[in-house]
Amino acid sequence: MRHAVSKVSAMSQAPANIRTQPVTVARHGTVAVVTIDNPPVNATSQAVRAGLMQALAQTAADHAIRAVVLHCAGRTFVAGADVAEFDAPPAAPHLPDVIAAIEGAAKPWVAALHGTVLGGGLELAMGCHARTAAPNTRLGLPEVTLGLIPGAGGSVRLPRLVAPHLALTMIAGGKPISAPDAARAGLVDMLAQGNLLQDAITFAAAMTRPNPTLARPLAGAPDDAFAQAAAQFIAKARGQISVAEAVAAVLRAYDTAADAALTAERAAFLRLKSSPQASALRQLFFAERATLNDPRCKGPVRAADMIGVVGGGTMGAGIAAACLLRGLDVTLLERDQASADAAQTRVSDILNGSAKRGLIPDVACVIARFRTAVQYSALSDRDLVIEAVFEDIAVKKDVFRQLEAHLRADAILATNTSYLDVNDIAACLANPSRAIGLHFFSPAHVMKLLEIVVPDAARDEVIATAAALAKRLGKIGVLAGVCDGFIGNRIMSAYRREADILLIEGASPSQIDAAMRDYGMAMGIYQMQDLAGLDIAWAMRKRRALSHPATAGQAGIADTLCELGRFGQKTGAGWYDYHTGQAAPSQTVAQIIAANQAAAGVTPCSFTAAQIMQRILTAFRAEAAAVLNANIAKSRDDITVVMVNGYGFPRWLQW
Ligand code: 3H9
Repeated sequence: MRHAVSKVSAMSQAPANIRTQPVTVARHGTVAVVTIDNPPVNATSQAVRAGLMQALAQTAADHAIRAVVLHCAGRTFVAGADVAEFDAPPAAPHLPDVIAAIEGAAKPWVAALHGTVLGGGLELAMGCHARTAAPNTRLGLPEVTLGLIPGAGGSVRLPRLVAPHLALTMIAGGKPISAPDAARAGLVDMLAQGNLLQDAITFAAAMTRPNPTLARPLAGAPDDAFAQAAAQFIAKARGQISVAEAVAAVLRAYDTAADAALTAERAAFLRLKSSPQASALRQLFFAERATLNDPRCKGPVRAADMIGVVGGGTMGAGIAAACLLRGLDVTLLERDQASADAAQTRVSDILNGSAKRGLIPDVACVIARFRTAVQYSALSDRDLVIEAVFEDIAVKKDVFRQLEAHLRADAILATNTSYLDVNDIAACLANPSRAIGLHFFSPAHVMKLLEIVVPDAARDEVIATAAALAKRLGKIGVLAGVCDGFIGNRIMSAYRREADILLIEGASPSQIDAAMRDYGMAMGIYQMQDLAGLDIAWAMRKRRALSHPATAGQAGIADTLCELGRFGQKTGAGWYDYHTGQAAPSQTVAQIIAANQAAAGVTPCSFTAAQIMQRILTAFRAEAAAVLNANIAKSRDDITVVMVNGYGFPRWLQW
């Protein structure tokens, strides 16, 4: 059945030095199979586009061919345009032209989809005349997350295949959908039952003529709910311009002729591509994937399937759940049975929540890999143990000593401290080279960031194992040096101090928070403290005042709030009042600030949001520079990754 495979030559389309091998054509009876093979994710680089044009010409010219299947080698169908090409001017043939040529082909083209069919990949699939998919395929138009909109007809073709609300959600929200959902919605014509390629060939052989998507009528008209959803997308975008552009592009599909809508889409795509926001998002895309490109992470890795967690509070339970959700075996140690039972409940609650959201099919299977214990000896078979106990160096050292006494000599000991000196904690061990910091962010089973804090004595194998664990947990691991607060908390503390100075000078907590949110931060700094609880930082300040009197902070107002029991949302009062459940500016806080101003002899003045942000960003940048100079972070990109993924800094802005 299988005929000779020919490498497509695109010499007439492309300069001689361009690689053209990523596209091949093979004949299966009357059906040609065009295969894209461009690892890692079959992005539509120039060579792929040129190869597709040549494949089109070749399949059109071969009279024995009646239909064409487009599929991809490797782990996925095309996952998008090649983002690495976006900093240069677009090179011909352009993707919209390739897709138009496929759509206009005289023979039916059927896309055979697997893996992640994203962006330009889905646009290519929609340019085909039908789509078959493996059941576990995911399909989406995530351009908005790169500061873009679809640039090869996605916003014009999708509304001809699926209902308006779904078209809007996929284009303005950027989240992919599953193949079964896509099949129900009309985006996929057939789910493969067995072998995807064979099923697609059978499907294509039965097609009698092309069925161009652009020739189809719109699959519905926007209603009031659509308008409301569109407004919500724009409101939630916090200033990211591509979202409003995406909404506008979808609307154009319904009120403009297809040709004009395609032209307008392409113009908006090209305009956005050269915008500072898209450039920032692109840089972040690659930065998030490069954090562990470090020689220390490349060496041999120890097995770390058997995890221990010490402490079953919010953080410990979250860490245990994060490990369990990724297939690891976890033993959690608590000080007594009542605490162990409480930890068991916390972990079960998290796992049940994950099951409700469809993240795990079977809680019982996952929970079977979890047990609690009250004796250190229960951890003796663990490969890696993470302590998540009280943020007190004496307590942490005691845990480490106990672990060293009970664990195998080759087991790794990790501390989840967020501020404390990891060198000092490691030094309490007879073998400090086995210690590392793993700073998870709360909730640990949700937050993507993991600061890997590297003490001076850590062996490369320990660092590489921590990096491998980060990947296994689906986290973005970032290497950090040892200092007070590592990368993120150190920079955040610096701009929080600046915010506190602004308070004394006359800005209110709600003004500062609003300025930060309007800038694009996920939350204001006072709102964030109320959410996290002021008591934890207060306890830390008190301990630090005892151990390091000279470096103790002067968080006067926050201390006063804590002395009044205003610990934040959980006590109904913090920087704000929560009488109604909603945050409201507090008279009590205003009076405390006024008293501090009087004591400091300051006459309060007013600030604009721009002035507030300028002060906060100046403090941010100064501390980031210090973090880089001290080698606490490897690169500016790593700092961006930490601040975006751990502290709500807007992904689309450069600092
Ligand atoms: C677009 O399509 C515009 C069009 O509308 C119009 C055009 C005219 N380009 O994430 P991973 C690399 S915009 C280049 O670690 P995973 C990535 O850098 C695009 N490179 O794997 C990494 O390289 P390395 C719309 C890409 O399994 C390697 O592949 N599409 C691209 O966790 C593995 O990536 C998107 O936004 C790319 N498009 O996740 C999809 N994609 O190994 C973006 C990946 O050297 N991509 N690479 O570090 C993704 O969401 C994920 O990479 C994916 C795989 C889900 C595909």
